Amino acid sequence: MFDTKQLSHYIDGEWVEGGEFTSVINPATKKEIVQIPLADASKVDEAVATAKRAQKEWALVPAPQRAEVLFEVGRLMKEKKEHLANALTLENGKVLEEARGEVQEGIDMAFYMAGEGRRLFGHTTNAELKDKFAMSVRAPVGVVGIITPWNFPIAIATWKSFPAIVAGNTVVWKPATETPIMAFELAKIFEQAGLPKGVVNVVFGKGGTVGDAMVHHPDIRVISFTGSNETGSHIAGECGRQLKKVSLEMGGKNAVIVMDDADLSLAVEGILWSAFGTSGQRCTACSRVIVHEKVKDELEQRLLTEMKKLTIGNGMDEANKVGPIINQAGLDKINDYMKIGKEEGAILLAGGFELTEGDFAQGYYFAPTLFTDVKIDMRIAQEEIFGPVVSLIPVGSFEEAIEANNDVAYGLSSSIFTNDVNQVFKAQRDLDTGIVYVNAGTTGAEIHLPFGGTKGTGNGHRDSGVQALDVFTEWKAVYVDYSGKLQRAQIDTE
Ligand code: UN1
Repeated sequence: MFDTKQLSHYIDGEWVEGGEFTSVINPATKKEIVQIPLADASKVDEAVATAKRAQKEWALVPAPQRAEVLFEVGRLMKEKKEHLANALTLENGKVLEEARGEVQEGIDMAFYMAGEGRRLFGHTTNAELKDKFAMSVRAPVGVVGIITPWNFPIAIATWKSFPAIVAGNTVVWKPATETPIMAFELAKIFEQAGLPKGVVNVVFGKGGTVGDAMVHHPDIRVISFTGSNETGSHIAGECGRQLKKVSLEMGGKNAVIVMDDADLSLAVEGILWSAFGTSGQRCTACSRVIVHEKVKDELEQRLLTEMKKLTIGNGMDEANKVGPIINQAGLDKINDYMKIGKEEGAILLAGGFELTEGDFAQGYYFAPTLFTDVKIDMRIAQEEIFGPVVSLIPVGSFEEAIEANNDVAYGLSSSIFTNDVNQVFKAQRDLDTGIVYVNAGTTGAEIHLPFGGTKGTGNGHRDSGVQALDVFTEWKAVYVDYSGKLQRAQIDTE
């Protein structure tokens, strides 16, 4: 069990003090689990100076050797999987089964990126002149700043830090203050795996101080951020002015489309899992169901029946399938949308309230909620709620379904349940999202594929997959002229 009382920052391979301590709360019990120090900007300066120094040597370590450390990180994560999953449930609240899944996602990423140490492919190509060689190679960018959210505190950290490390960068990492234990545990694993001092540095603190200092530090060359649209847009503006590379992943308003020929039992399972798993606190969570009017009534009935069976409570109890909401602010936001939905004229079929009776009073719980007869322009159909709330939007055709899916500011994930092969292929072409599922819910991305989305979800970059390497490397074109004379490109080509 996790029994450390106070955590420290991790800079240059040392656990260091700095800043006032604040409590971290278990969302299932509202009890303090640990305290973390909140750093000021000077800690970021320290961490960046260290990372800059370490990067010079790290970049010269051959990539397959850098990868050896990641193989060991993966092995250690596997060995500690149960411990990590328990600590994750403690600080984040997600049920143990899901916590194990998230840790597994990190393990997968470790082995996948370790494999990249022997690839990191560039291209060789023909030069236009005689006795001249041309190639492009990936070069590390330098010091990268990563800012990670509380909802996937270990998986998302691995999506960003592992490709950065294998590519020869060093890292300054600000984890969410709600979930520092995963950062502490991962830093310990890096240390144990033999990662040289200063390659990864962890600074605990608030976005307004630590995050801001990272974004403005001239020696941080890349910022990779996952979190809210509001913060991400601010970061993008600041980085843009400094011509700093920035990769953003900022959520979604993901829909499951259920066509009239769909396997309804399967659709219901997919909706329940992607809407109420993690209490809806995933960027990929299903928060809209776009349903063909011919099957709307039946789908509603089936959803209501199955929703009643969901077991809600402390994620440490394996019998529970839906855990708590992260904190009071999370609950308040969901409550606000209940009012908004009702005022807009949506019909509340189930849930809509906080759970406060009996054991629920100990934590932050919200009942799985279903609105129906939702119109596409209602705020509950447009804005990210980040809770166990689904809006049913009836449509009359496939074309209308696609249009409804695309008619939001986000574009992360989408899904369609149908057995019509023509609709499947049209949907994967026309759904304007970075991830498309067919006959599955909107969650469950695998780490060797690109993760990210269109429109308000991001700024064109991707986490995970081989594509993540584009965030953490610069392309360098190299020409070697072995003719022994000056050959002018575009001119001496005769
Ligand atoms: C997130 O919600 O930010 O596809 C990440 C999924 C998970 C990752 C979610 N593999 O739902």
